Amino acid sequence: MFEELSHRFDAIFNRLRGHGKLSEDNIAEAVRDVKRALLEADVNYRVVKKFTAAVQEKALGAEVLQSITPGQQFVKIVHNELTQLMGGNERPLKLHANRMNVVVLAGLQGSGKTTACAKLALYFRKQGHQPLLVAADTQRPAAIDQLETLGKALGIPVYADRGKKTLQVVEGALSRARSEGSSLVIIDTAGRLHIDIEMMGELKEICNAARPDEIFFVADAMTGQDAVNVAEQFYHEIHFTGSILTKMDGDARGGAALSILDVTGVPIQFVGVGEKSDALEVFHPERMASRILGMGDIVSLVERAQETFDAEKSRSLEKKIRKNIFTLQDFLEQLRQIKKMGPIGDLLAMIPGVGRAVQEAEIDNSALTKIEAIICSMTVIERDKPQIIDGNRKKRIAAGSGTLVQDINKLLKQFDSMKLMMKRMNKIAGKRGHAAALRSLAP
Ligand SMILES: Nc1nc2c(ncn2[C@@H]2O[C@H](COP(=O)(O)OP(=O)(O)OP(=O)(O)O)[C@@H](O)[C@H]2O)c(=O)[nH]1
Ligand SMILES: [Mg+2]
Repeated sequence: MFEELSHRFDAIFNRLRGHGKLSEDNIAEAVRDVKRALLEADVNYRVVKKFTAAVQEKALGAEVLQSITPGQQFVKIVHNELTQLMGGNERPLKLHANRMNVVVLAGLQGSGKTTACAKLALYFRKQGHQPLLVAADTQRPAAIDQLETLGKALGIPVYADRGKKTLQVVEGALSRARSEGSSLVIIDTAGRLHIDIEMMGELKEICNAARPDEIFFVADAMTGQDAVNVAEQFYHEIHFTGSILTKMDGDARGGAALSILDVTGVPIQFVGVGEKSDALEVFHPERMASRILGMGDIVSLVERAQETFDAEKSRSLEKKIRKNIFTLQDFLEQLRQIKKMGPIGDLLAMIPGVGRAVQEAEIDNSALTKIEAIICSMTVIERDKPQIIDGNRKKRIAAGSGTLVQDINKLLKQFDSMKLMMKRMNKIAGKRGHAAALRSLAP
């Protein structure tokens, strides 16, 4: 997400720090570089102009030039402006706890509306809502199938009524939601390749009938500058209340999508980061600015860890470590917890200071997958007592997991040294507890 932009900013700040003291000249140069970086990230030129003017004005203020750490001051200014550009203060969603809420999704064809409907349903169910998905895209029969498939996979009900007109579908869905006590109705609508009167008319009708609490404009982050015009027109017609940027996992430069915000003044609420239903992130302007500028996003990291972390499992694991009965099966489960948190590179990039350096070292997610495959090819007994794995067993495991015998050897060796370390830790821990032991083992 925004990797290219992130690299560019990194280079700019490094150059600036190299100067030691800042002058009007090197500030002007840095601002010029910032401008170029944003334009290359596809940020709309009007937005760039406004952004760089604000940065320049603040950077030339006495505070920065006289500061002992002018480079850092400059970064701080860019960070503030970038946060503003991304929406400044967050606006909480207008959903209510004690009554039925309605959300409508709108956007061009293929922008990711139907996928986002399922993602939102899953996200809000985790927050305690009872969602109902509504297939109000009556243009294409396949669209209804698509939503039904997604809903089925998640165990979330989908209202569809083939052959009926859009408005009838919406009305039918609302009355079912009321009678079933759904707390959140999510309406999927039909997209078109281009904006046309028919689509806008239909959307307005849906909004009039459903009186949504939130209208989300779904925008594909891969689309270029045209996205800005599209957003303006959608806003003009239906006054959406928030945006969802999809496909931010791709090599989208993302700038066009950011410009949508500046042009409409409506906040980005969510970003889509994959095709799967759980690939949705809440958008936090300040945290995103930090991530882009390589300042890390520790808050999101902790949140993600909490969300995927299974406290029960972790307690039983600690017990096993203490008793020194940690097996390859436990190792596999640990690995899966880590994998659930997403690509390792993404996670590390959220840690302040680690960001760029690690990304460049190219973290190899496939290594985890390989280890997983190897352990999965072992029998239960082998996982419990790896010492029985002899040459023949190794060959069988390698064949089963599509790896080499060397890979098995490597894993077993790693596992051995891990157990050795745990043993040492247990010894030191004694009465002092594991936290103290960990501290004394640290270099
Ligand atoms: N990589 C990635 N793909 C996505 C994301 N969101 C949607 N997609 C993919 O984009 C394609 C279009 O998504 P849909 O949800 O069908 O788009 P839509 O807006 O409903 O399209 P129409 O109903 O035809 O207007 C699908 O192949 C999705 O899997 C995302 O965040 N990341
Ligand atoms: Mg669709």
